[in-house]
Amino acid sequence: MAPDPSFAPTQLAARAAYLLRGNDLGVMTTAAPLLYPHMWSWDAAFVAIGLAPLSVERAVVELDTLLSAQWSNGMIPHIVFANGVDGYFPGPARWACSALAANAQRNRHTSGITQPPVHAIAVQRILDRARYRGRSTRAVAEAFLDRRWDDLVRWHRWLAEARDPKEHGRVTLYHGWESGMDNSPRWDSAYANVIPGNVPEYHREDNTIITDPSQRPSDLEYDRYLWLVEEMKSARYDDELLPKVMSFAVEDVFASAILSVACTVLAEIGEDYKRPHTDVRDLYAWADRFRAGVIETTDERTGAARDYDLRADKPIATETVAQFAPLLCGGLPHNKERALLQRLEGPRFCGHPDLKFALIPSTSPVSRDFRPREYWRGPVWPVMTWLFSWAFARRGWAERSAMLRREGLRQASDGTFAEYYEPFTGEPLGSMQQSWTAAAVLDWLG
Ligand code: 9WN
Repeated sequence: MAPDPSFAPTQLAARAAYLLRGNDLGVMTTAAPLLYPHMWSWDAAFVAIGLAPLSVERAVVELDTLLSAQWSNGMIPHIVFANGVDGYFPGPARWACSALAANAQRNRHTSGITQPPVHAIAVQRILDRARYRGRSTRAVAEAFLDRRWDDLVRWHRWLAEARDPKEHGRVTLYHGWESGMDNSPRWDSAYANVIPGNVPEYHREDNTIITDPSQRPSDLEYDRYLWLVEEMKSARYDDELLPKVMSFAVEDVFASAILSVACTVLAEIGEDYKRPHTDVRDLYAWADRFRAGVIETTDERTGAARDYDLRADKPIATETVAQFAPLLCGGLPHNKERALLQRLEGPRFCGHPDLKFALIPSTSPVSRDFRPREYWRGPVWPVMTWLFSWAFARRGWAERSAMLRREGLRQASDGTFAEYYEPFTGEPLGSMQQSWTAAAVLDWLG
């Protein structure tokens, strides 16, 4: 048998750059060429991180495109549809935001839900990269900050107010897609209470592209995803009505930890670039609130964080990557943090003896929910590796961060830039040429 191809770092970086160029539609990069032919919110932030070492100017354009589709209430929608491009379901007609949502932009087609707020991290990476460039590139990055500062603060304010009205310090989601971890076992029990009513007929596009059903969510799951869209439409995507009509409502600890750290990052940028003191103060206050909200859910012994099902009124205990949320935002007492790191590095996750690479599977291989090929139920997602590697560097854990980077690059050296990988064999799965996988590699090698 021929050995697996393995690209050296310079070749790999060149291929990643070529991939992003290929997925570039001009002012937006598709999340993937066939499966996801539009712009996704958190993908766009990671893409901007990968573009920054190639061109700060192009990275800024990516975030500008995303922010120009921001709703008037502050929400960044999870998809910005490329004009005149079909091939993804549910598309603009199914969401019907332009017709129904008072807050949606009139001149852009978007979805009506949101995704995790990683964007401030991208802004910070862009500013950092620009610092090492010439004066004109620095000016481009700073002009972006001038132009978009208010939008970024409005985005965080919307999450803190509309999605945490009772100030629990946790972001409420009304659709599993809002977590970015669509079919994670985290949401199984909450979805069990979603009883699809009259779902208008539909035709899935994803499984005509990924034809192996073991890699994608099932039809039953899709019925529920689409039923939730119908519920949202019945509320005209109104922030005040969603809590009343949605049969799915969960507090997501992972999105909350991301919001906490993103607020801190944005506040630090605000201080460095002399933004209004009141904004910086609000950002730090939200960072504290969401950190405390995450920490409040953690298990006494293991330090693992738990999501909360607002409909069933009970915590959700599953063994997924999301339980490590406190490692992103900090705030655990020392002994609990040590226990959580041991869990991460032990046989339940990265230290499982059968793993091909010492990386974090989306669901623990020892959990009964684990399925090694199925989307967020087991595979390793390179973008998660990047996020933890970035967060660990920020937390001062240089060795841990370098280890994830090293293993992440070993995994990526097959050159497929897969959406996710089978944890035991390293088989690339889902979409190939996924933009955020290439972006992670470019940031690591940049
Ligand atoms: C639904 C684009 C997106 C990612 C998500 C990932 C997947 C979409 C889908 O693809 O979700 O939003 O159709 O499966 O789960 O995290 O942003 O890459």
